[in-house]
Amino acid sequence: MTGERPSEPSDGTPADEAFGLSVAPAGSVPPPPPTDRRRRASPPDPSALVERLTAGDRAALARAITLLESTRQADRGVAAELLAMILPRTRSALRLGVTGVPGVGKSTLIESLGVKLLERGERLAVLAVDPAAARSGGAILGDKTRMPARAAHPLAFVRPSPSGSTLGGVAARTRETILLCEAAGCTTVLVETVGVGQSETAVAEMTDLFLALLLPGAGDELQGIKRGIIELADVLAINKADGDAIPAARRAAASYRGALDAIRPRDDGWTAPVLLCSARTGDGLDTHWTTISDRVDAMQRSGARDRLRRDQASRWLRSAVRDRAADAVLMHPDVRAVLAEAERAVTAGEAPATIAAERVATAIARAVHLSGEACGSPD
Ligand SMILES: Nc1nc2c(ncn2[C@@H]2O[C@H](COP(=O)(O)OP(=O)(O)OP(=O)(O)O)[C@@H](O)[C@H]2O)c(=O)[nH]1
Ligand SMILES: [Mg+2]
Repeated sequence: MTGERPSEPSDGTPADEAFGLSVAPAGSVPPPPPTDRRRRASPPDPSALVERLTAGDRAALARAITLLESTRQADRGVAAELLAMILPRTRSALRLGVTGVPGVGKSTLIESLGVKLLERGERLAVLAVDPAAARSGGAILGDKTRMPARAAHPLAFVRPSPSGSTLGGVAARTRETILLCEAAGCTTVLVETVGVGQSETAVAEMTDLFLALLLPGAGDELQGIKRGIIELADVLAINKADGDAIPAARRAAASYRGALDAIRPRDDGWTAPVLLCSARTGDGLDTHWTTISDRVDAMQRSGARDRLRRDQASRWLRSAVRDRAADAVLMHPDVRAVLAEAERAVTAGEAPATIAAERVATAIARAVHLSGEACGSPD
């Protein structure tokens, strides 16, 4: 699915072209390579790219993101260098996650909100985290066509979900992309995710504030709404509160407020407010933004935002290490053999999974011990 995405610029393509955005001011972008960019021999010079990127050059930002998303070995090395150079130079943006079931109006809201932010002179980046299984890149491109006002704006940067087979992989790239956007001077980063699977948790783990969009009427069937999303969200908004749907939206808001009463407030006493809005008419969006930015300002003043980001970074590290360690250990031939036998026994109903897992764990311990001995041996 990923290979057919026209939104993924091949190496060297100024991605702004691919997104229908106007390219950065003349003179700041060297001309693109002449022909088949896939055969481009060497990755770019990271220092030059960093200079252009931190000067706010969007084509350089797009190029850097493409590099991060590349699976080519040569690119991976340069991407790591690039990130190391960028980290000390990242400025902090307001990172806002937006979730909600398909069709709730996330894209419409981001579009309307985005236009308002751009009018205020904010530099905006819009990213997406989409579980590949849930939606194809084409759907996101479809979204883009509904975002003409923002996509044409010189201070906006729109990037669809990176390709990746696992949510973990996509989330990792998106986290790094946020850092690049911040280094490029974006002041607000919106990360959209569709409300299915684990993607909400992943996005909540990379943003300062998490906004859940809900539908009017859904409050009547509150039991059917995932409790997790209410617990995860910092702000809830009943969208489509317009026309005939206003009374239903008010009822839904009351139900959600009732449900929130049963949830423990955050450590600093914050309870998620339930707002009404219409992404289509723009009603309620100013209140929305004031609520969001006031909350983030307060978190910044109290040090809560820095703490949150430190915690997120350390959880990110730990989960990345766990993934790598698991990959490495499961590659070990002895472990693979025991795992294959355990799987056979479990699927044949000969052993319960817990016992079979114990056998695999023992094999892992032995493999790690043996390789530790090998590493420690003087010869
Ligand atoms: N009446 C009304 N319709 C809306 C509103 N917001 C969005 N819509 C409509 O709802 C439909 C879905 O909106 P999208 O913004 O594409 O929803 P989404 O959450 O991004 O959907 P996915 O990308 O599929 O997850 C579109 O037809 C919108 O025009 C709103 O506030 N009021
Ligand atoms: Mg959408």
